[in-house]
Amino acid sequence: MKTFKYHILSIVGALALLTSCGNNNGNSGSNSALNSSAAEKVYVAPGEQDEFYAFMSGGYSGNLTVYGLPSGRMFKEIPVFSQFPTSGYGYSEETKPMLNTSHGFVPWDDSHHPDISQTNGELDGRWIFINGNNTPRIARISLTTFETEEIIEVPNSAGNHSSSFVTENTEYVVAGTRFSVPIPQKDMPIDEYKGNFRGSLSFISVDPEEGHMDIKFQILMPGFNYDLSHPGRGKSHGWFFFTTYNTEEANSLQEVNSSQNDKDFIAAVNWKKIEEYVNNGGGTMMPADYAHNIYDESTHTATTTMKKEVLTVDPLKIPGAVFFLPTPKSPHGCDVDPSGSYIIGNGKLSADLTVHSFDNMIAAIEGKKFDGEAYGIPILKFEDVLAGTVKSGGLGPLHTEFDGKGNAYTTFFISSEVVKWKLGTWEVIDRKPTFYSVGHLMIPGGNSRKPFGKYVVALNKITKDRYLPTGPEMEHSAQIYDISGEKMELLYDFPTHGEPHDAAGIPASILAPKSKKIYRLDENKHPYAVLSPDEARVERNGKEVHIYMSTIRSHFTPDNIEGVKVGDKVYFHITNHEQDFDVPHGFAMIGQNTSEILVMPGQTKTSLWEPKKVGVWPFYCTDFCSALHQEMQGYVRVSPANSDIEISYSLDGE
Ligand code: K7E
Ligand code: CUA
Repeated sequence: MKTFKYHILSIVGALALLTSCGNNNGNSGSNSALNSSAAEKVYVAPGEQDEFYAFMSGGYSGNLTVYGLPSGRMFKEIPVFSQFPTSGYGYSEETKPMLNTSHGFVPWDDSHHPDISQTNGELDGRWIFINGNNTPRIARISLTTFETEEIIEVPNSAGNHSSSFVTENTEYVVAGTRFSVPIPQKDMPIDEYKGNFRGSLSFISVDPEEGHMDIKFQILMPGFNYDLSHPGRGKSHGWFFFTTYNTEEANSLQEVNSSQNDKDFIAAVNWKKIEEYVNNGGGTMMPADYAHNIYDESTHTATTTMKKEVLTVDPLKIPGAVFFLPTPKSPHGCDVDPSGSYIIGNGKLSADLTVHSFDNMIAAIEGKKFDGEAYGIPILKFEDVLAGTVKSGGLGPLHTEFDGKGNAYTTFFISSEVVKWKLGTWEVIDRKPTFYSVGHLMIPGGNSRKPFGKYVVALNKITKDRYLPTGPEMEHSAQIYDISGEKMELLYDFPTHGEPHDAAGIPASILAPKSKKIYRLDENKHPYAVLSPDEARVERNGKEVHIYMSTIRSHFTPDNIEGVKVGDKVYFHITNHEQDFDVPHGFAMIGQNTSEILVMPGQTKTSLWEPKKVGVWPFYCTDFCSALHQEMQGYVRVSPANSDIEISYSLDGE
């Protein structure tokens, strides 16, 4: 009876909510009005595998989560900007340097926009990049190991939001500032913002072999908010487009004061031209302070380099490098279609979408038809660059993706829907409600020349009644639609962790064959590795104790250690001797002020323990690795600080 009542209540609740959203749009809006074939379309039978990988940003989790499509099954959470006790990332001695910044150790961030590396405008599946929004950083994650390999801090930036999108051959990963700030930073009155703060757009070069990042140049722009960006491609390769808002340069109550202008701008940046200028010695080196952290796969260790200068560029010194395209109503998303012909500005306070034409833009620039300037940067005439307007009928457009078949799909936050429309004719073809308040959406390869237009995933901000309640907070919710036909078909909902602002998808056939299965022990160059169990040992060096330990199913070598004293720093350097796919061992020590670590086959990781109490303290393996996993344990005897007990240990029961 109780269950029955509960269902009635939740249905009534759902209906009430739908009505109040006013987003039925002719659809029944019923949760259960799905085609029976929908289940078959998302059903991936036990033992079968998904067709696509979907990488969803974690938002305020600071990480990246990996899902399968169409099943919506979560495969992994990849730690990026946040410490992650599940693997020991940011806790192990080897990975702590990944989170170093000019502000010190910053073990958290807010990640928004993952983007997969490209070659010739198509996904190549080598790396995925993502931005840290709060303490400006860009990370590069390997798509063979699914581990974060590199993080570079972005100086002269704040709220690193119009990031981290790649150019057609991954020449650059681009990062734009949301908040303009004094550059260089200094102590000054906030109400002197206007005309004094600047916005930086950073072009970070990516080494074509190793993927290593380096800030090639920063363009110092007027003090607007640079919200989102996307690269040109095809004919517009060499350009990058950024939406701006707050061209009013208001410094308080922005909710009102930065919505005064009817139009803000899309900034069109000819980065090829600036690159040439910089390669010829242009630009000004400016003192800066930022961290560059690289993880080396052969030593299994990250190192931090503090950088001391950055090359800045004044756009006024390079005629033809930057133009402003007037775009209505505080645009948010800035998306470029697969052909590179159209730049779509989603005016978030508008019902209509503004589509600019790249060809029109070039013609207007060549004809020098300007409509004034802002801080010396030429403004093109709205009518001259406009390709068309999509009269969507929705409200609050945020982001647009493309299916590669001539259609675009735009999310509407306020009216909670995805609207499908046609490039070139600008007519609306279909609309489907989302549950609820959708932000980004994702079609695998949607930001490339070659999208895989089979599914679109809507990433919803508000979950409400879609799942069983879990207290005041619900996980966010993704919805997958089949877009293979003329009309979109909602197939399935699944919860997502953190706030997945944006996502990037790729066919499994590109990634799965390259996925790494083990680290080879004979390639392990970690300075504290034990490559054979005979090398296992314990050494005291003043107040430091280094334990060179190996693991194999199901024991630690050494397993019992004596001679450790209160006040010591005890480093467990653990090498996992397994050479089998999917056999990690874990390590945890009682009272340790950190997390466990999980060591992959062939890898070495270090866990620090600072014993505070005399006693005999156990450690154990945290990953159920064999039938005798519970036997995988050992003890450390801790004596008083002034004791004279020498270090001793037992190797394989000796
Ligand atoms: Cu629209 Cu940060 Cu891309 Cu969220 S952002 S939705
Ligand atoms: Cu090793 Cu459990």
